Amino acid sequence: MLNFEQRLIDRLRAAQRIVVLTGAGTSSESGIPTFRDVLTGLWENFDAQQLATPQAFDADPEMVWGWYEWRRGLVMQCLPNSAHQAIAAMQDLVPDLSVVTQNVDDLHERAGSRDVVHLHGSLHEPRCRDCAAPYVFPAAAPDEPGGGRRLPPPVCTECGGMVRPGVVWFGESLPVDNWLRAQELASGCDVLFSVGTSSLVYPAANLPHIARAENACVVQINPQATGLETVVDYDLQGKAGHVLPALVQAVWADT
Ligand code: BV8
Ligand code: ZN
Repeated sequence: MLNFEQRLIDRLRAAQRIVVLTGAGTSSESGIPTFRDVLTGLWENFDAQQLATPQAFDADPEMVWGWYEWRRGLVMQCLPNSAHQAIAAMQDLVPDLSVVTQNVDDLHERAGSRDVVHLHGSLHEPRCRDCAAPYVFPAAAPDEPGGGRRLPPPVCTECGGMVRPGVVWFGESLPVDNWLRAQELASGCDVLFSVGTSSLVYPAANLPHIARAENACVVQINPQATGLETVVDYDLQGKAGHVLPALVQAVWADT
């Protein structure tokens, strides 16, 4: 049974505006590997940061498209976990709660979270590299995700160009509106949760600092240390799928 400091419980009960910033660790209990996990299959000898770049796609589109289709197939086979569900439940318990995610899966939406702000795009929104027209996937899910393989990217139905994953790669700018909104939310909230992220990738990793600078209460949920400990008011060491449901229960169950 997890115990939480009464000060934290009181702070959360009084909170009007809460922001939940999530990273890959939030989806790991759904069976989706994080960037820190060893990549399986074709890509075990590559670092995700090497693959998640425009240069990698230009150099070997089939390898990169295959990697994203493997990940998309995996996401389609997985279910939201109790962390996603607790975050969705919180949205109906708090006057104003926003989810800002670095993840490119749709597990927050499938758990029922509304108005999720995606900082790094989505596996489900590919677009043409040349004319930016959205590409609509054929109905069938991609091949069995086991191990993944090289796949030729689809051809744009508008201009015949090459379709690319709808994610933000390293070295690419974040969607301007989403990033502006995320900064606005972080600077105007009473509490910011940083859940399941190594807090290593910028500018997303600035959000807890932005919240802190406006005297918000910053809460980290992560089984490991991340270096954010110097900024947070509460460091809840544990798995998101375990800590978040217990926290929702402790704070809002009997209110
Ligand atoms: C940009 C989509 C500039 C693709 C991703 C300073 C300022 C600005 C930029 C930079 C800067 N310094 C360096 C940069 C460049 C770079 C960067 O930050 N590099 C890092 C490596 C230093 N940033 C960029 O390139 C960004 N672009 O700034 O553009 C610019 C400006 C103007 C004009 C042109 C350009 C773009 C970055 C976005 C990259 N795309 N994802 C894809 O998914 O394939 S990043 C990807 O990795 C994630 O989205 C996430 O953001 C990041 C890190 O992953 P995490 O989510 O944190 O997951 P990770 O695996 O690292 O950690 C998992 C954590 O979960 C761990 O802590 C673990 O302990 C924990 N955990 C595990 N299990 C659980 C758990 N926690 C809870 N419960 C569990 N059960
Ligand atoms: Zn096109």
